[in-house]
Amino acid sequence: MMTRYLVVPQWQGSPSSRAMQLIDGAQAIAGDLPRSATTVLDVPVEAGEALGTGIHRLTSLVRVREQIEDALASFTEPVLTVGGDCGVALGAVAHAARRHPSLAVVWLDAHPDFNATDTTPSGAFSGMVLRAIVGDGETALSLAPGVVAPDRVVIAGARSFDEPELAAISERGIRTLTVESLRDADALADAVRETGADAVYVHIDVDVLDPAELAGNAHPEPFGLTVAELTTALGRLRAAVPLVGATLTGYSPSSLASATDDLGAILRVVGALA
Ligand SMILES: [Mn+2]
Repeated sequence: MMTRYLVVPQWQGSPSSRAMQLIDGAQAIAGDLPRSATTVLDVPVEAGEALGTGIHRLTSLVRVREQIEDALASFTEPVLTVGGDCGVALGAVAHAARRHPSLAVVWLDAHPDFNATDTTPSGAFSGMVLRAIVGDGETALSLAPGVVAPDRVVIAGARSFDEPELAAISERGIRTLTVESLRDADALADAVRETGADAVYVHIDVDVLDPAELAGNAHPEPFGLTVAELTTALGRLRAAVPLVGATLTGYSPSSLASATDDLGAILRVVGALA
């Protein structure tokens, strides 16, 4: 049960020319969460330096990860971390995995975010974060190998893979569920049960939804989930395995008016987690 919200307006992990709109998106969501249960992090304003690592804006990303882990350390209850870009999941998953060593991670995203520093087309960390979570490649941001083993990861709803991502995912035998298979409401819960995990962390990039469901999405990919399909699958999952943490990321409204239009959909997704 999510009873706490941590809002992280990080944009430095995004490849998008609309990256700064992630700040607007985080603020729009924060405005609709219960104020007494919500903490908004003051993320660095500067872009940061790659320091030759192949990860753009690395220094700011390292700093925000520390801020996230410090903030989460003070909570004992499950927290919904709201982005910002997908990179905010790194510190939040690290925190959840420390408390629940047999954690499964569900990655609901139109993209698997499984590039490495030598395969990334953009240098943006948001396209590498799941790879860093499984501890692959020794980057300054990777978790230690085994903290989240690949056989406890479920990639769900992804429909835009780079070739090297596909190869790396299949080499590691990571479970993947297509949008079509997620329409069976029990498919997600079944896939997580098969991992043998006793707790689950759920990461949601709003681009897992069909673009018709939500306008504020910098990376629209057609043929996504409806809000109803997503919330139904989450309900079945929560009934099967305890949900111990979550992220909601990628919300990027182009204007205040579109943010108002989208908030109903956003709040239904938050409600399915909280
Ligand atoms: Mn995505």
